[in-house]
Amino acid sequence: MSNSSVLPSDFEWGFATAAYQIEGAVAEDGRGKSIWDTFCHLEPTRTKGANGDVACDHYHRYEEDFDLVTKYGAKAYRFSVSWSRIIPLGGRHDPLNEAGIAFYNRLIDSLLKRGITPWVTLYHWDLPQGLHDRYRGWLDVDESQLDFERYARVCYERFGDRVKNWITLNEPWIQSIFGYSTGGNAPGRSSTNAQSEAGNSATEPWIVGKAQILSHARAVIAYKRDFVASQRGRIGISLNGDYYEPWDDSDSRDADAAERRMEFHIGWFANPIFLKKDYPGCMREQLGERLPAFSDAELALLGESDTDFYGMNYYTSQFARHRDGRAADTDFLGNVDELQQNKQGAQVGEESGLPWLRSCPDLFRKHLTRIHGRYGKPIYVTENGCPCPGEENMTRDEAVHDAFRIRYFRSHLDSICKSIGEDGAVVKGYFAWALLDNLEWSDGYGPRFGVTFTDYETLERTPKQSALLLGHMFAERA
Ligand code: PNW
Repeated sequence: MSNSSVLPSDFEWGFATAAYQIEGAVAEDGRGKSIWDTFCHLEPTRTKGANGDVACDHYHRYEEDFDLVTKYGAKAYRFSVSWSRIIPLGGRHDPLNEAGIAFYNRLIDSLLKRGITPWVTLYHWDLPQGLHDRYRGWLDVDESQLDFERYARVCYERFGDRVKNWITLNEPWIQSIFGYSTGGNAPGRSSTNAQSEAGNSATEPWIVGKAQILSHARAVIAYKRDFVASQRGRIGISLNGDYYEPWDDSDSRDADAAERRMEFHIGWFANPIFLKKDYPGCMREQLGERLPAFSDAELALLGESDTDFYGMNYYTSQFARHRDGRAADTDFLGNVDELQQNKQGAQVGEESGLPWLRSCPDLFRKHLTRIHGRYGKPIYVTENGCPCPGEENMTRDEAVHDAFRIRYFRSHLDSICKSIGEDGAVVKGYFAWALLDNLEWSDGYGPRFGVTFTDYETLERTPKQSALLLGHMFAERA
């Protein structure tokens, strides 16, 4: 069937970024430190020597960057607010930083002046260091949710007259697992990583997950109770999660493994948040007491919070193979092996510029359809993109010819159209990751996800071919 007119007329598309990955200006205008500032300056380095001190210097160059968004034809832009710019120490009794608030007011006004709709993520992994120092941040479930609610309220109060699209948290799975199990992301806690000084990979990620779930719920309740009537916006959360197929499709144990893997990835958060119930049974079964329970009061909180949309960050898919025997205490995958080829040796997809990311558009379609079927909320794809093979080592003039990325976007957009048109999923928006090459967290400035090339010496921006193509693709399908 044709793709034309499958996309709803209110379908929104644009580009995404996150504060620490692009802003720089980390010590300017009263910003407090976040756990990523600390993590990027650890010795020996855990981020390939990279840090966000300057990054893309978006703090000073946002006008230029929004000129690009306009040039690319996008009418929406997703960015995140740095909590510690707004509340340098982070806590609910700590002072606000008016200069930080003024920066985001300038951003928002600059977008609106251009007719671009802001989509604001409140938390993209940059917890104020002050809260980590005060009570170990997300490890304190009771304190962190109250501080997050206050931070969210400040954002609604100060920006909500103009911001109508809110995302509470970005990828709580990555925050929990990479931050507190593998230790690969800030704050770098782990008991399985030789570089980590402290942590407990068997228990901490599950506590941190609970803290984020309840923080999300409180932020949603606060918005619905005190703001939505006058501000008329919507609020959701962005969850990551790959789609999994069984490694051996004739083995029901692998089919179970694939399902279990997705429950550990997505159900962990989506069950409490969208279904308003306990974690998936397979998680309880494997993790036992280490998975903190919800009290009646907490379940009531979940019951009261009504999340408007499912933000989906999707990059890749994999095969899952069951493991025999009991799972290790530090396992977070659901006792499965993850593989990029199946039993017959078929590859899950074409390799991009990063080993973990293969292009799997057909499984993206299955993923969209599955998520819509399960959680029943409109889906906004809040991240999707890739680095091209070899792009890391290309010159600017080579990197701008990003045929692989163009194919990736085209095929993934096709999948969205099929999922809507043939499978009945409700998908209402799409944000390409990312507007410009930026700090790829612990991978430093190597991988380039941008549709704009960033020269990190001169900070000059150059549009890649894919930047203009997205506009054409969406126009064709409008
Ligand atoms: C997302 N993985 O993170 C983040 O939201 C972005 O900030 C990031 O730049 C982007 O994807 C590209 O990586 C992920 O290993 C990081 O599966 C790693 C994984 C998935 C998502």
